[in-house]
Amino acid sequence: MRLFVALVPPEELRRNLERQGRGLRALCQRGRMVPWENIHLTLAFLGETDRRAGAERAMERATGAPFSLPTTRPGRFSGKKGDLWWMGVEERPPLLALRRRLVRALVEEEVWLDDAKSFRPHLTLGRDLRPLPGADLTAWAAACPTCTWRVEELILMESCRDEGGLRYIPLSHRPMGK
Ligand code: 2AM
Repeated sequence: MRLFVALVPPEELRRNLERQGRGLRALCQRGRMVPWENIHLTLAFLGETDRRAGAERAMERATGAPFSLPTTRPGRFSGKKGDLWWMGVEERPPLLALRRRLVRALVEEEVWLDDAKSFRPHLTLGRDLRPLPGADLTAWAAACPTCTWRVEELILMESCRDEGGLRYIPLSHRPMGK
């Protein structure tokens, strides 16, 4: 199974992000937007693995106190088929410490981590986006409101591809605050 550990913002924030993503899509000739149900922050990407139990033990060991996490501004990663646009989050010490604890616990539980890239926490809004000629994405980005949410749990997600597209299935929830 393809697994990752995620933080999932409250539904209202995810719906707002989907709305902002629609504004972005309107400025593009093509692109695949993330539906609000799928919006999340990947804390650790495990890839194809059968180590679900180890991942759950690592999550149990990694949790700390709940904390607030503000969104910042949209940004993008360039790709061959177009750009991946995301909403940034503040790289606050409790978020970075949570990621460090989780990575350490995953290694100790012998769960392979598939994200060798440096940790760039973000909420993906859409992929393969190509702007329309002359579209002002800078103005769109500057107009996006920011918002703060409370991180209260880690979620182990399974990524499944079926005829309905990509679906993320929450397998287990590990509340913060122990
Ligand atoms: P993305 O949103 O930045 O594309 C489920 O596939 C989640 O894991 C997605 O949020 C995706 O990030 C992330 N992901 C997929 N492959 C990854 C990789 N090799 N390293 C880090 N994160 C990855």
